[in-house]
Amino acid sequence: MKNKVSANTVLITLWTIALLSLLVSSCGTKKKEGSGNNVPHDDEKITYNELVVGYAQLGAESDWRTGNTESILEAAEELGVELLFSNAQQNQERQIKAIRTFIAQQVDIIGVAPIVETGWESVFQEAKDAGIPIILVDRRADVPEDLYTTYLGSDFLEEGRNAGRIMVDLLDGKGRIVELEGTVGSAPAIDRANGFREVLEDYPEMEIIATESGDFTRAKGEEVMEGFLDTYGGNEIDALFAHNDDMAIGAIKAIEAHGFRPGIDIKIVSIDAIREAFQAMIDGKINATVECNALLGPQFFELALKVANGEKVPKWVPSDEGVFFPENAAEILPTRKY
Ligand code: GYE
Repeated sequence: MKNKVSANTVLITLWTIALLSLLVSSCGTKKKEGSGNNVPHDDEKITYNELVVGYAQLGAESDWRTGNTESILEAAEELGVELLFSNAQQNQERQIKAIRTFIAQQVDIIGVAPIVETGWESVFQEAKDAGIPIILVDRRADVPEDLYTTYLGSDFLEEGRNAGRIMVDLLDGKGRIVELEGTVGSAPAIDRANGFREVLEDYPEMEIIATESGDFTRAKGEEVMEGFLDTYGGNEIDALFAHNDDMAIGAIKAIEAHGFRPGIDIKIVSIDAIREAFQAMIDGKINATVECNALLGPQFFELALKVANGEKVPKWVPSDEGVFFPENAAEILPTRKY
């Protein structure tokens, strides 16, 4: 009898130990330990109010960028996230400096919109060494996959293809095109150019006669278009493909100053879908704009919180986007936020 009781006691004790160790192993994961696989117990997850984020914005070169910055600032405010925001004014060195400052400040997460694709390895490595995850927003960087956690942004290649398909329709498969490229070496400029060409490959009579960077700004778009018109003359140019609406709007000025009708004599397809592009479509001066979603703030902080809590996230979170034409521009314009 005595033996039986003590055997039972041992059994109960063993069960209790097993149960306790199971509980400890499932709840004991601490924040910031390990990579995406350790999901902390609910009690230990941080909330938006405790999240500190550094955001290295690249500049304020276009209406798209202004809309994008507003979306990030507003979302941080609404969610109660502590946001350290820096604007590099189109200068990579300044953007790298901002990231180093965020590392020194020991933020939880760093968001970066890399101005160009290359030149990020060492500073991203520094963030990694400090245990601070990098989230790429809007533009990709050309770095090994272990140097960033996720990329939130558009499919620029598909945007270029869409612009190409529309151009083929507008020109009936035959015509001379000038191209205003975005910032040289930037992900959207590289991919939009490639996507556009991919579609044109099947149309031997569609010819890109000139391509030059307008750095995604209106002023440069106007200046470079002036140059195209001086070199080729308006009669030799059937269409313009602009990598963003701001450059197209600058180019419209140059085209009109040369006595040609944008949208009629020179067809225009651009990218972004900013409000002024809708107005230009209503006025018959832009033939189509391919949407590039700028309103990334809410999605960015949702991702940032997940990453800070050690949750697994996809390597690329693409944004939803469409294509717009003059036919329903007046109806859609009031709904556009940027
Ligand atoms: O298309 C352009 C801006 O990176 C997607 O940058 C962004 C681009 C956008 O200046 O207007």
